[in-house]
Amino acid sequence: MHNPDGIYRPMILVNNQYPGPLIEANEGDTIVVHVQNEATNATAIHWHGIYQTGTPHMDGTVGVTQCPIAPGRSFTYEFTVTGQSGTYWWHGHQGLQSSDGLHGPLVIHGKEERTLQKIPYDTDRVILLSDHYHDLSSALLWQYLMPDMENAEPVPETGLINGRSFRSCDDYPDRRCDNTTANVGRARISLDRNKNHRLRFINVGAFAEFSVQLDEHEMAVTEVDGTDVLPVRYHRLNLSPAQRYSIIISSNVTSADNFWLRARMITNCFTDPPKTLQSDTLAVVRYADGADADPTSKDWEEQLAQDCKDMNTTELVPVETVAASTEPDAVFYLRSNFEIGAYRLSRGFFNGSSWRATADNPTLHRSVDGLNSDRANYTAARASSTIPADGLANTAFVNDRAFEVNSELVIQTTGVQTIDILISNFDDGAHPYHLHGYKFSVLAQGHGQPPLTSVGAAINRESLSPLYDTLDLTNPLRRDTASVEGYGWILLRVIADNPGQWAFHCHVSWHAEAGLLMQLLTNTDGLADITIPRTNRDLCAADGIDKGMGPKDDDYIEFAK
Ligand SMILES: [Cu+2]
Repeated sequence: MHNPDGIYRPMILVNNQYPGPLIEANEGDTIVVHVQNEATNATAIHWHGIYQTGTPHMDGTVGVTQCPIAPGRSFTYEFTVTGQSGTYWWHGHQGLQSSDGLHGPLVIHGKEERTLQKIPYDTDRVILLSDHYHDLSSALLWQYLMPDMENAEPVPETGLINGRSFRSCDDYPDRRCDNTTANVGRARISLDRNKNHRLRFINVGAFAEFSVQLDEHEMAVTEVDGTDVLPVRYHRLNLSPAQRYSIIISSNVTSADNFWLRARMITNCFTDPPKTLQSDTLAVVRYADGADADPTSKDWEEQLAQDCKDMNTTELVPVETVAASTEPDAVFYLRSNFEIGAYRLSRGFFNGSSWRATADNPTLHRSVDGLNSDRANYTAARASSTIPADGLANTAFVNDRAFEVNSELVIQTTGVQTIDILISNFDDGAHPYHLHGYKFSVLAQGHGQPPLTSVGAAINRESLSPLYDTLDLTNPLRRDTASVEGYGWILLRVIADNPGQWAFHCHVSWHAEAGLLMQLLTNTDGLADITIPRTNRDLCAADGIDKGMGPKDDDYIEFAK
């Protein structure tokens, strides 16, 4: 039991701490993490934003790249971080374990960090923002998937900054509470005066979007999801779940010695918030030689942006220019929505496919094996696919032969392909989509229907010509998590060159668990060179790997009786 805000609840601790430890490495390093699972459920750890070039089996995604690590078992992750730097994080990728505490920051220092970061800085630190629930995610998930609960995601009670907050025990008379222990209370950050400080914000929460600010300090954004960008100054930043922004602030404000750091949940994203919701979380930033008192610093005058969507990133430009081509090899159109599925449960769908993970048969294992022994099912699908690509290129297709397309939607590519993914969101909630193994470019996004030449026609490069003609492809922002707003659309560009099987999913954990996950099986030629280690295969044979799998649709029949 742990009490980050005073209220005790069961949590997953790593090395007996919450949040989990910072992993810090230099570009080119090999990271080795020994995981000993002492919990009651099976688990896996995903390294969010890490390319895993040559080691897709170390991506840590249950049902996709590995079987879960059974209770009492251990597993060693080992991967080399090359061709990337910046701010990342690690988290459980089995069910909603991340929301139960299984997460921490991961920072990679690039070889060129000091030249790609255009504002010199004296200190460097991580600030984790999280939405915090008082109940175990498994109990909340069970309720969320129930009939008639669609669009009513569980709403958090409190925000945490670096794993800390403070609640009055009087607000929760029925809960065990102690807000006097050392781990409870506002986070306090001490900064030397008249210096530049890099703050790396990471939204490690399950659901809430945060607006963050440091009173009376402008924040110069210099990094987005591991991409160094030319500095742009803001008063406030909005972070959707799993997104990261680095900012530089100067500790040269003379009006006070102490300032509020405010992390505010965008409550418009919540359907039915509890009366006990404390949506604003405060931390204290103190100039180190100043008086230690509660801040009286001023909020910015402009109104809080309350839209449930990503902040406008069109003015954020990568330092390293990578132009995007005007002609993708293929365009895929994905419709994401929530439907009442079997047993009237609310489930998330991409093009009618709703993901269900298997504990003992991850798709990557099947692909590596299949490409060696059953190649027909990996190549014939191109001709037979019932969900065709746009026909521009015969190089990317939905593989509905090797995979059960109702629960495993897999787009497959060979060689190096440029793939555009257009997503229409037919749901009123925002979806921060995350692609494993890559950064994508955000080419365009908007509200309503995407601009097409004709309604009802197959959507391809041609029907999207008016849109493509307006795109600025000189150097689009590259990141690994971008949100499509409610009833909106987004156009993403993936240079599909990384051999592996990669999850593409909504990072609202509730939505992913409802099925809003699909996969990209990319550069299959390169997969032939990859051998899945014995240790990874052995996980699949252990007793207890199915402990902690999400509720099955069938479970609700028993419940309804
Ligand atoms: Cu979502």
